[in-house]
Amino acid sequence: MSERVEQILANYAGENPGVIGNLRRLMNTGRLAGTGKIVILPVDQGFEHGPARSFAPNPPGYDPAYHPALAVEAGCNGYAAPLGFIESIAHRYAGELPLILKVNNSDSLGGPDTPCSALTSAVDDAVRLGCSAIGYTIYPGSGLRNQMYQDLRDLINEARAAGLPSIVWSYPRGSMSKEGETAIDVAAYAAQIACQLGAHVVKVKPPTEVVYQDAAKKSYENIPIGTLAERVRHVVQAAFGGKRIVIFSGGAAKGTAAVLEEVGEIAKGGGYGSIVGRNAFQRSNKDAVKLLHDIMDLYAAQA
Ligand code: FBP
Repeated sequence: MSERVEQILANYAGENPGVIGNLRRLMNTGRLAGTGKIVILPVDQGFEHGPARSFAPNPPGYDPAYHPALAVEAGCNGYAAPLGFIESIAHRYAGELPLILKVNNSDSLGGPDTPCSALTSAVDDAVRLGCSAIGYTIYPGSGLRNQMYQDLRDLINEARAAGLPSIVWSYPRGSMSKEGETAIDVAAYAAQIACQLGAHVVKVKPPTEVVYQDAAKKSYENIPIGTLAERVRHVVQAAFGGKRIVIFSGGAAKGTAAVLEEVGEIAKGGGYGSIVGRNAFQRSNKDAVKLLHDIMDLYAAQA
């Protein structure tokens, strides 16, 4: 038993043993097992961005078998993907690697103002495939956000009844500029909304120093947001004073030094971990494993 993991799980004391057990499994798997820090490999970009944009930089990634093997080799805590990818590998990995079924997805072929993902799989699928959690994306800022929030309410209830925790990707977009999507006030707000909706784990993008909403500017006058570590600390605070697990996404592929610098700041700011897709699977297998290990070492150093 890890004291740190049990300390984190105490924040979920109202949950049923199935949900708690799956959160425990997620935190007790891989190279970071027992530290309370997590690194997840997400591969839904084939759906979200298209196959060539996602897999052409490292063509073995077209094969669904490639990604969970990478996750295991690198010692990730879990692997998240849409139904098709999970269905093709679950028989081999259920019980060995925590699988997270992304139950909604959106493509890059639609209009910009009212983004809304389609429900692409169900809690029943997650149970059938031996998954440890469901994943769901909300777009705070979309004209259709209330529909997404209501669908999520029902899914969280259904997943909970099956003993599965819910991991929420909270990505502001729709009625705001690109700059607004990652602004610190918007990122903290997005984390808070996901927690209030009942998310067990929240995922947001690393925030910038921009304060986007005029109404929030005064409140930020005395909140330190000058460094990424400070901004991460604020987002973690927005997630129930750190009582919910908040992880940060990797973003588009960039140089190794830039990835590690960003992760170093996230770790320093008290982030619980990272969910790194393109920066992992778009590198060669050897480089991806090395980068993921280096990322994990940065978190382990702060655990
Ligand atoms: P990346 O590390 O590749 O950014 O993956 C994290 C992720 O949340 C994916 O699950 C998702 O497909 C992607 O980011 C969305 O990125 P974007 O907001 O750029 O469409």
